[in-house]
Amino acid sequence: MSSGKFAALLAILASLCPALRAEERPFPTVRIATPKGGVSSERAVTVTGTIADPAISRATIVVNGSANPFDVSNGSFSYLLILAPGDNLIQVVAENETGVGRDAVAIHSVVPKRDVKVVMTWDTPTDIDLHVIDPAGEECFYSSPQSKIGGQLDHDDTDGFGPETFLLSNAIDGTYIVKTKYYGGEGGQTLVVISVILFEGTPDEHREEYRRLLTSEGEFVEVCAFHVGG
Ligand SMILES: [Ca+2]
Repeated sequence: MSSGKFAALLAILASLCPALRAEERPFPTVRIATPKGGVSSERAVTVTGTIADPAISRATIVVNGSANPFDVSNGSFSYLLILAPGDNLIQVVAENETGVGRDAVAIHSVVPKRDVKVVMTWDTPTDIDLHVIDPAGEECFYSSPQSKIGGQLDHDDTDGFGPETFLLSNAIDGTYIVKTKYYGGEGGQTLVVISVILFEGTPDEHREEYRRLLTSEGEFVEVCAFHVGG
C-alpha cells in the first residue's frame, strides 16, 4: 500500500472511531448562577456557577480589574467575595486548550457607611452586655441604645452567645471605650470576644479582636479603647 493510501485509510478509521482522534476538551463555557446582579445591601456575596469542562481545576475571578485564581471542582465553583462600596464588575474566566470562556455580572453595593462597628459574642447562655462610651462621654448600652452622635446598639441578647452590635455611621474624633458586663445567668466562666472594625469596606479599614474571660455575675470591665481621627 502506498503511503498516501495508508494515510487515507487511517483518516477513514479515525473518522469511524472517535477514540482514535486526539481527545478534545469541551469549550470551557462559564455560567455565573449567583449573584444575579443589580443592587445589593450585603457586604459579601457568594459567586457560584458552572464551567462546562469538568477537568478544569483553576479559574480566575476578576473584580473591578483585580484578578484572583480560585479552585474549581468538577465543573462548579463557589467563591466568597467581599463587595466594595459602589460598582463591582465580577468576571469569571476559565481556559483550556479549546478556548477561553467567561461570564460577567455587575453589582452595585449600597452597604451603608459605618465608621465604627463593635461586635460582641460569648460562649455561655448568659446575659452579657456591651457598653460603648464615646468621646463625648455618652454611654451606649441596652437601656440607652441610641447616642446623640448617632451610635446604636442593635439589641440586648439576654440568653446567650450574641452578637450584640454597636454601629456608628459618622464617628466624631476622639477615644472610644468598650466595656463588657456579666449581667446575669448561670453560665459560670464566660469568654467574651469583641471585634472592633473601623471604616469597614474602605481603604482605611482596620480590625482588632479582643478576648476577655469573665468569671462571675456583676463583673464589669473595660476590654479596649480605640481612637478615631487625628
Ligand atoms: Ca445582653
